[in-house]
Amino acid sequence: MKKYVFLLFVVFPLVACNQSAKPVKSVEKAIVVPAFSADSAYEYVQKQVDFGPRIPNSNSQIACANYLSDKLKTFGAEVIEQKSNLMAFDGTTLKSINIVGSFNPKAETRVLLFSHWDSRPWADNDPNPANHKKPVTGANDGASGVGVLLEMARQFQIQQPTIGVDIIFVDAEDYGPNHEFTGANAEDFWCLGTQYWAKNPHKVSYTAKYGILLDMVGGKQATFLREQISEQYASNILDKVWSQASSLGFGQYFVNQKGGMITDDHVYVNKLIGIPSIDIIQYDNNSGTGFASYWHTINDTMENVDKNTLNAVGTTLMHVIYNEKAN
Ligand code: AHN
Ligand code: ZN
Repeated sequence: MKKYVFLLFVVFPLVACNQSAKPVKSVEKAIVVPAFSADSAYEYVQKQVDFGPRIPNSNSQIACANYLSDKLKTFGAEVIEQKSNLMAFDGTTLKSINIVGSFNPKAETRVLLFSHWDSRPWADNDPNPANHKKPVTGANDGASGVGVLLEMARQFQIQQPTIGVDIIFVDAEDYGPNHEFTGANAEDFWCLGTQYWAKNPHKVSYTAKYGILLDMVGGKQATFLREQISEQYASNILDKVWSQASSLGFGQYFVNQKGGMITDDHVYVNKLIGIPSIDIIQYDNNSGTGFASYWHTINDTMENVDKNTLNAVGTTLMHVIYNEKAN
């Protein structure tokens, strides 16, 4: 009886309202953005580092690829492992594995989040030349961005965003030549996995509203500046992300100033597949390389990964994604 009365009250006014042809004000639901856990992201960074250097053609590469695919599947993504043989600057054939995790795969409005998951085979920026042939651990350079994205993926399963999201862990980014290389088009030997994906996307005629690349997003007191290729192709996305960060109180990380021009995975996503994309990358105008002192050295280890930075990036991107509406 009680149920019946309730139905009368609720259903009848709705019907009456629709038939009256008056404009009905839709009440916008307040968006609740799930809390990003930096502890969890940090664990995902640690886990990758524990596999050892994630160098193409190594056993660690295979083990870590399996881990990343399994994680994305556990979090409810549709996962595609995109394998290819790519030629490196030194003639080596790299067995590259891009890992694509699609959330809400049927949604038409999509955002692409990506990060390279390989680590550099040579610490050729190390102050000690004896270390130049040793591999980079890549806690920040590689694992940090993937850690943030895995934590976001975990949240996507708990509370699905309105839009579709594709997370791509791209391989073979960091197998590029250093200054000793004398061949042509040196720049294009970086970001090999992304170049392959951009020419052969995981789905025919794939596109997204925009893309966000995370690269070296775990350093202590990192500063993220407005990278110039991002500015050229996607300045509105820089505005969106940097202003979101600032309103969350992360303005000391996301500095609204001109940064360097960096050859990174987003360049090829902009140029080859036409998805306007930005790069969130630690950059310092006053450092010699533009990057942190331990960049491409044997000291790119967990000691340099800071949960506060992971939190600033992860929380900002959670707000960006959950505030995005379907077109
Ligand atoms: C170059 O060094 C040409 N680009 C920087 C891209 C990179 C390397 N990101 C991480 N490691
Ligand atoms: Zn690197």
